[in-house]
Amino acid sequence: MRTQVGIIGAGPAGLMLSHLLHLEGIDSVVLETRSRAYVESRVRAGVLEHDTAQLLADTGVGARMRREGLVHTGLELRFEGVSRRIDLAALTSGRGITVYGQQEVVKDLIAARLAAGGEILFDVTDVELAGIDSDAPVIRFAHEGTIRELNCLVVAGCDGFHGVSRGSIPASARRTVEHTYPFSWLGVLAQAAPSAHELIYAQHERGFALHSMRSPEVTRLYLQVPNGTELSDWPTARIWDELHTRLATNDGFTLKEGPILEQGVTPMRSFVTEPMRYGQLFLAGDAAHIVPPTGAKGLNLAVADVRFLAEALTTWFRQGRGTGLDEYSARCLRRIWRVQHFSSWMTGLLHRPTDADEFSHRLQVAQLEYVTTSTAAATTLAENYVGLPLDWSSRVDTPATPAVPFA
Ligand code: RFL
Ligand code: PHB
Repeated sequence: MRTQVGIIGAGPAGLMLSHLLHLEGIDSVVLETRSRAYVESRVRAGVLEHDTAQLLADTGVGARMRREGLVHTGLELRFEGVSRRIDLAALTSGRGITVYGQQEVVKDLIAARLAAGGEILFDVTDVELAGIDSDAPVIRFAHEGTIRELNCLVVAGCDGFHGVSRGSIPASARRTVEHTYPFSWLGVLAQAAPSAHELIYAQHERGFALHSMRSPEVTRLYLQVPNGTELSDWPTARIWDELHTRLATNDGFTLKEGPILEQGVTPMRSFVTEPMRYGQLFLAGDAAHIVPPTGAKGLNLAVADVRFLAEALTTWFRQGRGTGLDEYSARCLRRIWRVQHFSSWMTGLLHRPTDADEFSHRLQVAQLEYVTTSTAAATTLAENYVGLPLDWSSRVDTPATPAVPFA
């Protein structure tokens, strides 16, 4: 088999890359270890940044998202029994988020690729990379009982945190920076109407809780739990009790309950591998970096990476100029570190630290008071949450002229 770009992984990064390349007339083949049914039903992210949603719409894969996705122009921060709204749209010149499940994005991208004659091989095994430091890389894999080879000019490693791509770069040619948090998230999907119109991020002395949603009939909820938590320790009644307690307000917020459809525990991690290129292998998405989910950024960062990569590959294939590919890693990493900071800051703002004392509690509340009352502080949260523009780091804001000149 032969193609221009061999893509490993049919998550949001790999599928979006294949779609963007197709729109530029560049061929790719996507290899995926899981089945189509599995990737289309894996419950993960739910929040699309303004520009991620816009990209789906602009490239012809946003029709269902525009119909079924929920556009939010604000979010709630809840602490000390009160709820304060951050008006995302007012603080960011009208930008917002779209709540639309990651598996729905994946379904829409798979459908678009297959309708356009794109090749996605599901259920592959034994994926191995060879010759990535040459101009003729090869991906070896097994499919339907046969060992096969995919010859390509470029390999895109979009195979998530547990994939093979990152480990194919010699250890001497990469470095990782990581941080593990002393807590995890217990996530549940419930057949219950959302209890509020917007997302609620709650700081509570018993730990963080999040109220999110997937549709007018389905709620997505998360609880901060200790690392090593087993689902068996959390019978349904305990989950609801804890959610009621942590999301309670002084004016009597009511959380609607319903049958739990799915549940899981996710560890919290910050992780970056640098650089994101080795020879003709380019890493994108979770294969290169992980952020804690408090900022709702992982999928959006994966999409930003492949936008940069698709643009650089287009210039390379069309004009033979490789400067975009040479700059790919540095360009991605500027955004990744901004998002790492935001995700870690949101995590610290809202979670109960394991060594929590009165002082750390008071600092958290002081910070929440500030973020929900100062326009400057709220704008920082809002512009990061809805997503900074793709070129944000190359723009230098002109300082505003003081209304009254200094004497
Ligand atoms: P994925 O989605 O992990 O896809 C990688 C794909 O590669 C396949 N694979 C292989 N294929 C071929 N050969 C191999 N050797 C392979 N090894 C693995 C895998 O089966 C898979 O299909 O990575 P990608 O595309 O980079 O996308 C990243 C996102 O999935 C991830 O960052 C987000 O889910 C993170 N995330 C959130 N991101 C947001 O932007 N907004 C959110 O609201 C949000 N909430 C979340 C989240 C992640 C969560 N969990 C469960 C980790 C909430 C949670 C609870
Ligand atoms: C979700 O709906 O799954 C979700 C929302 C916001 C987050 C993380 C996950 O910060």
